[in-house]
Amino acid sequence: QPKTPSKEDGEFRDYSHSEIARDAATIKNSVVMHLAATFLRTPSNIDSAHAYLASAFSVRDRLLQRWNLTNEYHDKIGAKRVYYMSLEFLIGRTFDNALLALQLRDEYANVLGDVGFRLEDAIDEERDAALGNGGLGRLAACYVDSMACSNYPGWGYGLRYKYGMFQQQIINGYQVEAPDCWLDSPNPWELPRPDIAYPVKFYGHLVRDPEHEHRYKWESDVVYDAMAFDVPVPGYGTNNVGNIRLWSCKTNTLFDLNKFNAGDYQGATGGQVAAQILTDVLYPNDNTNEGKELRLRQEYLFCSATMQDILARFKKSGKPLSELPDMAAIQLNDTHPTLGIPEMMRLLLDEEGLKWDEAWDITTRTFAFTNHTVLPEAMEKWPVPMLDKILPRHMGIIYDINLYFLQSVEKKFPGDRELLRSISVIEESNPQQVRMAYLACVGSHKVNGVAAIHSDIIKQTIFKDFVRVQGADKFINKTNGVSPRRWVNECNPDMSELITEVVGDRSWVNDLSKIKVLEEKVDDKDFCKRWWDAKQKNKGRLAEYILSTTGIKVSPNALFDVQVKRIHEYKRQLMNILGVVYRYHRLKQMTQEERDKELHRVVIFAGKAAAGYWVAKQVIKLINSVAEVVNSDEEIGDVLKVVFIPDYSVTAAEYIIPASDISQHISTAGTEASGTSNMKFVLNGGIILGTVDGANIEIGEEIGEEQIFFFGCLAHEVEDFRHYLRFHQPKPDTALQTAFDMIQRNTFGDAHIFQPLIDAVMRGGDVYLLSVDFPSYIEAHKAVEAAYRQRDEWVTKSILSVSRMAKFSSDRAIQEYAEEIWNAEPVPVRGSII
Ligand code: H2P
Repeated sequence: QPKTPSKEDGEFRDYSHSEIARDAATIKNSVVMHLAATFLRTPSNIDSAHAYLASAFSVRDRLLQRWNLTNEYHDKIGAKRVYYMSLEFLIGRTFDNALLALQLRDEYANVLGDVGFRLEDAIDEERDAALGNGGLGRLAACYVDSMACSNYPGWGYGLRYKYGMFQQQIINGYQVEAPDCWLDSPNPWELPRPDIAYPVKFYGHLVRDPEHEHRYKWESDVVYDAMAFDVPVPGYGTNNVGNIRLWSCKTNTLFDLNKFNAGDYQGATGGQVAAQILTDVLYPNDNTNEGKELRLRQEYLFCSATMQDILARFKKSGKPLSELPDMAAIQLNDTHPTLGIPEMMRLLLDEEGLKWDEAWDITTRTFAFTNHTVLPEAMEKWPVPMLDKILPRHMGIIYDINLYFLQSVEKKFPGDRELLRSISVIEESNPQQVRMAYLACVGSHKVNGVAAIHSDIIKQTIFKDFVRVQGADKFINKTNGVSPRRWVNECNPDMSELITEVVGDRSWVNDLSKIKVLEEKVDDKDFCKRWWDAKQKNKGRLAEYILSTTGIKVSPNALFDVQVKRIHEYKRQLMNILGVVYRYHRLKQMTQEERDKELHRVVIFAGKAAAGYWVAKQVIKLINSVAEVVNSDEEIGDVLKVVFIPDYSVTAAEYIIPASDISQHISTAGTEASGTSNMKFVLNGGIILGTVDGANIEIGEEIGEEQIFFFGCLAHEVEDFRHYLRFHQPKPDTALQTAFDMIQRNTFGDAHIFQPLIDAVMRGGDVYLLSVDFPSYIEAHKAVEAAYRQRDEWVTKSILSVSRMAKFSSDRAIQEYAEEIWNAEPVPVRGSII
């Protein structure tokens, strides 16, 4: 039950929507005020960039009003706080989202209209906040959105990277990375908080406190100040506004005036450069585990500042530290923030003077950990010598954590040395490594995977021994979800109107279970037509976007077949493009008459490859090379078009996802932990072509298997196939062989460039089982085509699917986390202390 304010907490005044001025005159005044006072412009001297900035600052004023109230209220009520720690927040744009949340979109559109601008153009001026790689970072953004909308007192914590996750250019078919200078123009959606800063130490040495076994003084000259930037998170239809606190290094104090005066200008700024670089860029996630020292320091800066901030806030409550777990829950988004555990221990032991057992009890009751991947190469490990050098105190704490943990294991399973070796936080390699997933697991009270199959797999693989030792209850599943605000209401206005009409109001945006009623509309011919038309309109919008970003003209009347996600071998964009090559071959074999009968198709790709991931970059080159040949083949014309949309982003996704007829989620079974774009596509009326993997499985269960096109081998078969392929040459079926032959005949340019991709299948053991799944993949495409030709049935599938997708709202996911992991309650802001 949400707590309501009581007299004992102070006096409350009512806080309602009306406190935010909504009338045109006030809004216009505030926009004009910002034009003049923030940007030195007058209404007669503006461009759309300033139209955006001034209105964004004006919206931000309104948000901040609620931000203050929310935090004041939660402090006063003594609400339990939830902290979502993530090195990635893939926020995208905020302006439109905020307008919708505050229900001020029309008002701002009118005001902008008065000064001669279209709201859409102003919205288009905003740069994406691309502080993430892919699904993991976007999930974090959806989760803070849901926490705000569902009134949980939740904050995100992250880093404020100076450069976003790179700008992808396509030059000569290749990906070329350029810096994404997203902070070049003013960012209305962050508030610098120079008053909120914490010192973070590196290197140095330890001095033992002779009187206390576990207390040390850590002395070091290398100290950086992490400074807070607050990013308000608008809650839709609620007074609550959430927050993401991002850290950046403060560098002014690191300027060495003595060196400068002595003429050593480089030396004078050396300290600043060393500090700044920590928050310059996010590390690319190509699911490899590279022991980069800079990344380790970046992670620690983040964890230390966050732990100090959480403790400082808690201590303001005046409660004893033993009550921290009742007042704070910390969720680790993957292992990247795991150093928060030893850092919390350090603060409790060395700074607060607690005894080990008490500190450990507080820590483990506060932390919980989410795993997002099973790829063994993606498991974070840090070499012991590196950790020891950079964070000597933490290395000692980790040793102790491990020692006590192993002692408890030994007690339960006496003499089982193999178990101790395999479960140890320290891997006995040369050099020794700290296994961060194990540390996160030992230091948390709950560990979860992100889809049912994934949560099962981790119990059988990486955490198998932990299940034995710590019990199965600790390991749970929390299937991912996506925000219906951004991923339906904002990105798909026409479909949203239809849903609103059927539901009766817009309440479904915060309660997705309401869309169930759509199901009643499948027999309503007129409604089905409008549903189809809405999709066609979205396809038209995407066609324009494609034209403007690639110069390629596509017809909205074709089937739009989309695969957009990070480029990675396990996600198998290669299989998709090989399928396209085979299709092209078939079309070339046909007579014109036969070709005319074919279903027209636009195959759309987008996604970034990590800069150092060569194979993934070759796949991009192959896609572009195939596109060039196919798109300029006059015989083929509109029957087949292939498009690679450059610089995939949250904003690009908002154009692409509502426009898909089918989308591909075709990872090798057992490799994609969950996937979240699969949910977004179906929620926007698209149909999935996918493997029996990740959340595809649960989507199939919810919407019914007639609504989804599954193919490929099953997760439990993968190991046997891989084993077989380690010792035997793959036997490609005719279709795959045809695709290889076409490439090898230089159809798409110099075949040598692409030979390594073919070799990975034919000589490299075909780890991702392309040769195994290709035949059923091609069959699945045929089934899709047949289904798409039956337009009525297709629309029925689309409507039914959407109506059954309530489970995949991030609101559901957050509620489950809150109830089963965080023990946190919604606290709607109802009043404020006078
Ligand atoms: C990862 C997983 C996805 C998962 C997502 C969020 C790391 O994202 O691979 O399967 O849905 O986390 O839990 P991605 O591949 O999109 O970068």
